[in-house]
Amino acid sequence: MVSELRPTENGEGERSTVPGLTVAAVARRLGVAPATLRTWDRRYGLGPSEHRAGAHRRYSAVDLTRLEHMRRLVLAGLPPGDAAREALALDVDPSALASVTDLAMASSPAVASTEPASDPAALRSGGGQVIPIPGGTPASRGLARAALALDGYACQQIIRDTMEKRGVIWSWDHLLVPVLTGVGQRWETSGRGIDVEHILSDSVHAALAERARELKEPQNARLVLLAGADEETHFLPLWAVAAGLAERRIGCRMLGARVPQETLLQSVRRTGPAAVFVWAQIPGSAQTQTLADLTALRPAPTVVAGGPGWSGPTPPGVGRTTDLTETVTRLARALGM
Ligand code: B12
Repeated sequence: MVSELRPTENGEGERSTVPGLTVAAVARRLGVAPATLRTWDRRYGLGPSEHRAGAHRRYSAVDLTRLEHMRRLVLAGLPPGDAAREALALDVDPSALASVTDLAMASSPAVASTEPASDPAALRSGGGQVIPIPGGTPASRGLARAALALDGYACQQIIRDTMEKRGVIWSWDHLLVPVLTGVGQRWETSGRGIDVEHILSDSVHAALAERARELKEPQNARLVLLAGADEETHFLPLWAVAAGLAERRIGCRMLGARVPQETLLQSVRRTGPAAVFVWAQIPGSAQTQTLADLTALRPAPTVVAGGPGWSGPTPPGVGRTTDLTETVTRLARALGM
């Protein structure tokens, strides 16, 4: 028999002659409590399929695939019973999966689960170790959970589904901003979770950019430019604006993060947009002089500044917005739309 690596409680591997993954190893990979796995086994028959006389039962790679599917569906809001039925019906090709040895050796835990309950609904509860989301919705708690589990695929699914059902603006205000803020707070208070923050940011970016790019026939005759301030590396709100505009059939040019003042001025001179939106997240990343210089160009575009990074009085003629709705509305108005 080929020897396999069996992850121990502390996440390190130890040699074992028993193939398959232990309950503890699978629980760590999925970011759920071992008790939750046992419940899924008992209630829905989603248990380990490897039987060995005299040994504890082990999960195979196929079992793990079904369980990952189950977890994603529950995070996306499906009742556990329905999710289990779909997971059991999943057509899994064992030859296409990594061996359990590879799985056991893969640098392990997605998240140290602290879910106390054996109830699968604990997956959506946001309980235990967590991202604080005051007044969170099931979707925002699901997104936070998926981010904690470092599951970018599930994050994107939740964001896409919510945008599909509720639109960009609602999804940004009630799903994305609360979770982004919670992740930021967690980092600020504990110094932990840069990995979670990166997975979440990447998923938010991907889903918003996808939405913005779905617009194939923009209705605006003149341009809108979106840019990050000189030293600003945060750019997710720019993509929220792009996706929000796309929903109103308005196309835009995305210059992205950290656009040097002189470059922005040149771009505006070259393209003559009807409106320019400049985002600044971090205090000190932006110079209000840039905004004044933009309004001095002829023909003058509508200049809108947003984000907590702008300090001091806003130069005359510059619009200051404090949320996504207001920003999209002002930019649309500049186009007469
Ligand atoms: C994702 C993220 C990152 C990602 C950026 C990914 C990307 N591509 O954009 C990464 C990991 C790269 C990152 C890096 C850093 N980050 Co950061 N980051 C965040 C996080 C979690 C979300 C940012 C975001 O998109 N927020 C969404 C916005 C909209 O939220 P908000 O601005 O708070 O929203 C308010 C308003 O702006 C308004 N609003 C909401 N939506 C909209 C939309 C529009 C259009 C408008 C106009 C207004 C508006 O309503 C809200 C309530 O008032 C925030 C947490 C947070 N609270 O935002 C930290 C945060 C912004 N980051 C922070 C810091 C400190 C950093 C770093 C400096 C950390 C470091 N030491 O390396 C670096 C920056 C490095 C650099 N050189 O610039 C701090 C900033 C603190 C401060 N003084 O302002 C925050 C607040 C985290 C925290 N709680 O401490 N970050």
